[in-house]
Amino acid sequence: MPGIEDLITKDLRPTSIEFILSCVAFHGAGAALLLSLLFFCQPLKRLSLFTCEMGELVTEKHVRYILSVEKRKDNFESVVMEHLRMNGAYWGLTALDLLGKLDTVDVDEVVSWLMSCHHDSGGFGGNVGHDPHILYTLSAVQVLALFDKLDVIDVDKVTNYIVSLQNEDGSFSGDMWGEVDTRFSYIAICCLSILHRLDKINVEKAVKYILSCKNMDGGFGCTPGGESHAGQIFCCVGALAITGSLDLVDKDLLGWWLCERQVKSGGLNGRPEKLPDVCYSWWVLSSLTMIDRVHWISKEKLIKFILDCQDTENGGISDRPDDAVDVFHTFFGVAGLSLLEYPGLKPIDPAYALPVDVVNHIFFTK
Ligand code: GRG
Repeated sequence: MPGIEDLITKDLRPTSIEFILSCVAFHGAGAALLLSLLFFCQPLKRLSLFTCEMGELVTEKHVRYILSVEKRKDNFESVVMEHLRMNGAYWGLTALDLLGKLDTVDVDEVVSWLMSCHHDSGGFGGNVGHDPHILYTLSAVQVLALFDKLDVIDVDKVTNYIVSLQNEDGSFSGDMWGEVDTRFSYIAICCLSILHRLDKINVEKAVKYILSCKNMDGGFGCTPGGESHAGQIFCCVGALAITGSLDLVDKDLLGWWLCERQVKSGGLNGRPEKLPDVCYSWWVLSSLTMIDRVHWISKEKLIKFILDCQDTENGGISDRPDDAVDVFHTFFGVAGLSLLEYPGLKPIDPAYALPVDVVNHIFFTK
């Protein structure tokens, strides 16, 4: 039975009627009256979530920051991102779309650069002249989906590349060199689902392998026996969600581990005893969303933490307050706020990590 304080500080959902009834039994009619008042005042609480005692999202500045990262070629961020520019394109462009500003981008220029990273094998590299890898192949497919340009690729060729990376035990390698990781299982499943080709892999074996990476604490690691980590949990839960296998997850056990990631500042860490980081606002929150346990953390505190990580002068979001901003944390901060239903942002799909309207277009209009 939760204490009164829990019920006041956490978001109340429709099922809270059951709580109110059980409170009559446990705490008496007075407590139940208080809870009823709180429950029916939820719309007011939701409104105040975004207005009281916290800064605002500096949308225009973030848009300008993201567009400027693309233009600069000689600063530190551009140099360290050289090898993963395809991921950078996905982070920046998806953030722009969530902020409602994708139309500021020259689509033909992006698509032409993206296709110059495409290989005969069917995979994509992280930049022009770089080797293909499943990591960059998903980003390329996601960017094409954002622009509704999936018709520029030979879908069978990209599919064959991904199918060739499935191993006998159902796991996936990242490229021809063979590293295995549950990140690659998610990527293969997400990518093939977007391309409507999930039937080309052995889904049953893929799911079995992911489940073999599940730990006693309810989390998932990168390989069997690997430590539970929020990033890998997103991958495993996302893959299970896309394949319709979420019933195989112990949602209460996993939800408990995930909600324990919220620290005093309101931010989330990726595993016990680690520092909070804005990117876990995505990895943890999307997982909690998929297993329907978001109400187990304080949304208000997390929103404040993300907003505190903004550079309110020059735009961009960093890992923690007062650190240097980058496009990775800017995307995951905006994506986290989108999951938290921050006003003015497009909603994002927690499994596909793409705006909901893009996902709906892929599955409901073709
Ligand atoms: C489409 C969103 C999307 C993802 C594609 C690549 C991928 C699939 C998922 C990556 C999942 C992952 C492992 C995320 C974690 C990234 C991260 C910040 C790792 C840092 O790990 P440590 O050990 O940091 O350096 P901690 O926070 O544990 O100290």
